[in-house]
Amino acid sequence: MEKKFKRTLITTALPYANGPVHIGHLAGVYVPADIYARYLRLCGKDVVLVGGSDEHGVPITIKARREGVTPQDIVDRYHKIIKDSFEELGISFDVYSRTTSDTHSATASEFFRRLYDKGEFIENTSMQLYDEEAGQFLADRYVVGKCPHCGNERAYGDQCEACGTSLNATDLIEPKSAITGSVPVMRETKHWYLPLDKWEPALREWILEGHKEWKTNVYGQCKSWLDMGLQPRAVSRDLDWGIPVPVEGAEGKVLYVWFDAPIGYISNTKELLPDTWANYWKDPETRIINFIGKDNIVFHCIVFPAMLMAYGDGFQLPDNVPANEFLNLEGD
Ligand code: B3M
Ligand code: ZN
Repeated sequence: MEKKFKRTLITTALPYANGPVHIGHLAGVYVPADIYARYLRLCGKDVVLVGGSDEHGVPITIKARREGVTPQDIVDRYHKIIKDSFEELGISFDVYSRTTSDTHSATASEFFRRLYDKGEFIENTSMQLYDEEAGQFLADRYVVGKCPHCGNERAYGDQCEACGTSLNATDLIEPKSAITGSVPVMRETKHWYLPLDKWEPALREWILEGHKEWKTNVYGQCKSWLDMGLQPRAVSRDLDWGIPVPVEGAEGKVLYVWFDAPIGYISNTKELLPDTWANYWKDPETRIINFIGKDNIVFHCIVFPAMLMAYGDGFQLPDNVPANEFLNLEGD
């Protein structure tokens, strides 16, 4: 029997503030979420539609460097452009905020700190690529090289876009710095990892047993991730743009963008409802729905739920994660 809920929290993927939103984003995420929110409101239901810009991460810093401006200039520019587009289009957000807000840094910092204090992280020192010319570590998209799986010469340090494999920067063959083009060296650095393997049994139970009704693309991707076996995942980066890791001895390190971005859903709900936000996150009678694009499935169905379970304190997992595939336009 279908479960009855008292209220609904609808979240929409937070677009990166490094370019305008395009029609694929609108068709796949924001228009469906808006239709659903409007429908529930018309039925007289208690619903909030939450959105905001994702303003951290490496691509924003690369764009800033290319244009000779600061990352803050980039996100200020694109947050406004994106927010205006949503307004002009009539997407009926109850809140559209940004991950550079004070509420968000406080919320994300506290979230990390609680996991740290509970002993939910593994600290690990590893060898990472370092650009001696630029004087910095090369995280994710700061490295380009050959994909070890399909041979694509222009794979990034976090993902090969030709074959879709998720990569570590050190997996790339003949890596080059995306900043200076020089060949990086290996240098030691410390990071915090979330042991996803610890949450694997709970995730299997929740998704594979509990949510067989999810869209086949979402369910299938989760099953294949779970069947491959989950690994600890680094949740910090050596970077000067982001939320500082709130731990002594972590100078020059920030939260990984995919750690702080989904917490943005919580911060944005807090900004909208400072006194009652927890009703939308911690009450089992709230139905949480995350509208996202297909590339974000693993973060919403595996990583963020593991973070929420590690945090505890009554946080609820989403009831559904409708993820869209490509929009087909003129056969492309
Ligand atoms: N900004 C990725 C994207 O725009 C990322 C989504 C965050 S949702 C918490 O595709
Ligand atoms: Zn590849």
